[in-house]
Amino acid sequence: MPRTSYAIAIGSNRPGRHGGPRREVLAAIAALEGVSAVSPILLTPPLGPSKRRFANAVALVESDDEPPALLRRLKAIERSFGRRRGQNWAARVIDLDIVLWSGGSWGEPGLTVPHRLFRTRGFVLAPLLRVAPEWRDPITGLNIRQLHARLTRRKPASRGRAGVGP
Ligand code: A4P
Ligand code: MG
Repeated sequence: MPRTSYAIAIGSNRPGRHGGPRREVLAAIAALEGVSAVSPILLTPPLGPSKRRFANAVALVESDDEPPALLRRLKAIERSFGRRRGQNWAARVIDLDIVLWSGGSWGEPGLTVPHRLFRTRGFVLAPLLRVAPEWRDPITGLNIRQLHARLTRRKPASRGRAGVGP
């Protein structure tokens, strides 16, 4: 199978054995194989019940794996980073999500690519914009620049409307 590219979203809002969230993100990037580009690490306010700020980044990865095999590798890295007992469901040492795959879309129970929520998440789109602004979402046909502009321009009153501008 030809080599394909992936965009992987990385998030942390708990210290782990590598240090604070920023260091956990750096360590996760080092644990990924085939990394071809890395965004800056951004500090983002938490979405959801967790009170702690997240460190977020996106890495582009070249791989021969199909999405299920890559997800297994990501889960193995997450396990190796460990999770503290008693922590809130939304607080984690490391979270690795497959955002996009150059092969297009993939759907099976437990794995949806593109990630089902990435279009509405600034903490994914902002770092993704830094490494892959022209990557086109196979579902909406919009590239990352357009998805990011759509999200950041959206006003509360216009929520739910189909699009903004041409
Ligand atoms: N799954 C399905 N599709 C995918 C995919 N494309 N990539 C399944 C990865 N996994 C995928 O994920 C749950 C299951 O989703 C996986 O086992 C896989 O089979 P998980 O990572 O085990 O659990 P989770 O992290 O609680 O779920 P999820 O959906 O990743 O959590 P959220 O909703 O993404 O919440 N705020 C900021 N600022 N930054 C963050 O990074 N992250 C979260 C995590 C909340 N708030 C945040 C951030
Ligand atoms: Mg996840």
